[in-house]
Amino acid sequence: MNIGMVCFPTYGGSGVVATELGIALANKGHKVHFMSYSQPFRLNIFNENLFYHEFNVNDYPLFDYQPYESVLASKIVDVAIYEQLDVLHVHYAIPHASVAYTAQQILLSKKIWLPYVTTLHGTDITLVGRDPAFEPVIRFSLNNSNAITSVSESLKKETLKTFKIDNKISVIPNFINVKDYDVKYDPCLKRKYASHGEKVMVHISNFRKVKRVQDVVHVFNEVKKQQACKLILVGDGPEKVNIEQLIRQLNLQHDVLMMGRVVDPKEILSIADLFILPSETESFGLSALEAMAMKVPVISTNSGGLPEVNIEGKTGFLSKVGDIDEMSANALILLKDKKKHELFSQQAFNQAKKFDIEKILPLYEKQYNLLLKTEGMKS
Ligand code: GMT
Repeated sequence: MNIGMVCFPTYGGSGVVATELGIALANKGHKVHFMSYSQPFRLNIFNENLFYHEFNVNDYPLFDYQPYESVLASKIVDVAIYEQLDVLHVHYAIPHASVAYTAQQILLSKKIWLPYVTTLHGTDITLVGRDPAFEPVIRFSLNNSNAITSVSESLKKETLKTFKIDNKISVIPNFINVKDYDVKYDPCLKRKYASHGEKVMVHISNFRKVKRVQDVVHVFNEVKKQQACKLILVGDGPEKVNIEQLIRQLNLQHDVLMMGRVVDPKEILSIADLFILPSETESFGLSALEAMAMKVPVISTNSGGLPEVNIEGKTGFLSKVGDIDEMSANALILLKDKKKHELFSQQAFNQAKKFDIEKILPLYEKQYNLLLKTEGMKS
């Protein structure tokens, strides 16, 4: 099948999912055409079935805002015609669902039918999508998507509640490729970051407000009072300066490492004892799943789709948003009890295996096959 794939190339879960899905599809023999304004950050491998079509949104002094949507729609039309796309898969509803609709209409005028599936990732619905200014466009473009998938049951419910759309939403959870997570533990690497045998806590995100990275720092501050520990913060984003300030205020600068962005977090996760994700909302929590695939238990909030990934008392612990005391106490339970930690690590890995790409890829292929049966030309 010839599949067009549209995603944001920036540091974020939706781009990772699109890229890993594209790679897996290409490995199965499908031809996958990525369209983006820069190369998605994990799309850095050579594969004869993977294609990358870059487009430039040029600056023009008349515009305060550059017309991203128009350029992308034109790119989709071009790639669909010249690469003979069978289906289009757009990740993140805003603005990709309405761009896909526009491209589809243009192609229809040329008697070409290109069905598209929109995958909802989270903040496109829960944060950005709630802004009433977007409502008519999102509702229309979701109702006109030939298929919609959501990365969790929770996000599906939230979408139906917020937008009251008539279209069906199929849940296809996020995934990892378990085979890739067989990274050997390297004691030298651990010593580099925790030279006196301290425990290591890791957080990975794009440091947006919704991630509540300040809570990570507060939890770490509490944990450190009872357990020698280091914290590694991976990522970057708008809250970085405030987080740095808090770390200095609490005099934690010698125990917290701000590592910046890392393309592939497996090595860092291989030395982690705990992963912490205290998000305000989280439709799925792909970073938590990646940690679990590396046998790292998770301390998280119970918001959004996190309970579908992190299982209370089994793969980690879940607390109410902002409950620093409980998250700290739970972290200490796991860091202080070696046997319990080993059990949770194994259970985390077993849970991660349920989200292996081998189980999830056929669900997307089924969606694409259903799209092939749509008959827009006749409608
Ligand atoms: O985590 C982010 O803020 C990035 C965002 C994105 O759109 O790239 O992530 C969302 O999609 C991920 C992949 O499906 C999910 O694992 C994240 O839970 C979701 N983020 C939120 O809901 C806050």
